Amino acid sequence: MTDITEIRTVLRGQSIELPSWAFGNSGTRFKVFAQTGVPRDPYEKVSDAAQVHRFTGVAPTVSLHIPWDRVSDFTDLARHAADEGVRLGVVNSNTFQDPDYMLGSVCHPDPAVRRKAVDHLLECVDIMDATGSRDLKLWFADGTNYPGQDDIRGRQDRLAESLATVYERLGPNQRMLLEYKLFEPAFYSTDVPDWGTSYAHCLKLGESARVCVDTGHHAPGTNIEFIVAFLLREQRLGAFDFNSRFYADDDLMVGAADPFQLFRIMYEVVRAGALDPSAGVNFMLDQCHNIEPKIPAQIRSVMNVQEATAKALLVDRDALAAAHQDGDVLGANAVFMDAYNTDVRPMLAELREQQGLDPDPMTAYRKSGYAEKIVDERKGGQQAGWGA
Ligand code: LRH
Ligand code: MN
Repeated sequence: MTDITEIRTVLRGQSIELPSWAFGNSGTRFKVFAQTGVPRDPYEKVSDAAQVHRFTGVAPTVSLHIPWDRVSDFTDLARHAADEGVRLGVVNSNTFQDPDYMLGSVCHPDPAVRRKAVDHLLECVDIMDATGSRDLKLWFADGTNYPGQDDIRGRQDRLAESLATVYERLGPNQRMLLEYKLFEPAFYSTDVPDWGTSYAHCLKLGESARVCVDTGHHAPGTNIEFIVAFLLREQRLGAFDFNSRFYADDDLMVGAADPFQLFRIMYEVVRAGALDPSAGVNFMLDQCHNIEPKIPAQIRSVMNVQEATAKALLVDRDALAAAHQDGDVLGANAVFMDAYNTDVRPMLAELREQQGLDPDPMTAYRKSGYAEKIVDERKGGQQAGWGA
C-alpha cells in the first residue's frame, strides 16, 4: 500500500487507547515523585486524556483500572467522558495490591482468597456493563519467589478454574484479554509468564478470550514481532500494552527506547490487515511518566505510534514479495529499511492539518495553557497514584 491517499485514510482512522493511570503519580520502589497539577480523581484523569485526543485526533478512548478509578456512578463517568469528546475503554482488574494476595490471587492455595479475587473480576464485568466497555483486561502478579514454594501445575489448575468462572459471566459482545509478563513482582515463577501460556488458556476458554501483548513484558532479545505475527495468524491477538524499555518492565514511552522494534511490530500488524477495527486488536498505551510531564508524554507516545504505523504502511509490499521470491536477502532488507528510514513527520503534520488539527500537537498543547490551568485549579485533595 504505497498509495499515500490510502495511507492517510488508514492513519486518520487509527485509534490508540490511553491508560488513566499514566496521568496519576507513579514511580519506583525508591521514590514516587509527585508532580503539580496531577488529577485527584477519575474525572480529572479522563479530562487530561481528552487533551491528548484534542491535539492528536487518534486517542478517543481511556482505559480504567479498578479500584484506582472506582467512582460511585460509572454511567456518570461515561457521560463526563462523552462531554470531553472521548469514551471509556478497557476495564483493568487489580489483584496485585490487596494484602490477601501476597501468595497469589486466582492461583492462591486458599479457595477463599481465590473466591475474593474472582469476585473482584466479576465486579469489573459489572463495571463494563455500566461503562459500555467491550474488554476486561486481566494481568496477574501471581507467582512464586523460591523453587518449591508452591505447586506450579496446581496453580495452573486454579488459574484455569478462576478464568473459566469469569469467562462464563462475559456478555455477548464482551471479551477477556489475558496479559502475560515474564517476571516482577514474582522473581522465580510467574503463573502467566509468556505468550504461550496466555494463548493456551485463551484457546481453552473460547473465542472471546484473547492475548494481550505488553511490549515491556518479555525477556531481553525476544522477537516480539514474531509473537505478534503468530497471534494475528491465529486471530488471538486482542490488544497491545505499548511502552518501551531498556532493561525490564520500565514502562517508558512507546518507541522511545527502540523505535525500530515498534516499526517491526506495526509492520506485522499492517501485513495482517489488523489496523482494521474488524480485526479486533485494541492498541493501548501502558506507561508511567515518573519524571516527565504526563500529558505531553502521552501526546509524544501517540505520535510515536503514528510514526511507526506510517512507516509500516509505506513498506513496498510488492517489491518485498518479489525480493522474497527471488531469495534476495539484501534486497528485501533494503525495501524494509527504506520505509523505516522515511521521514513521515511531514506527511503526519499535513494529515493533522487536513483533520483541522495543529500540525505540531506538542507545541499546540504547550500553547493551550491547559498545563498551567490544572496546576492552578488542582490545589488540595489527594493526588491520584497507584495507591500501593
Ligand atoms: C503490569 C501492567 C498491567 C497493568 C499494570 C498497570 O506490569 O503492565 O498491564 O495492570 O501494568
Ligand atoms: Mn501492561
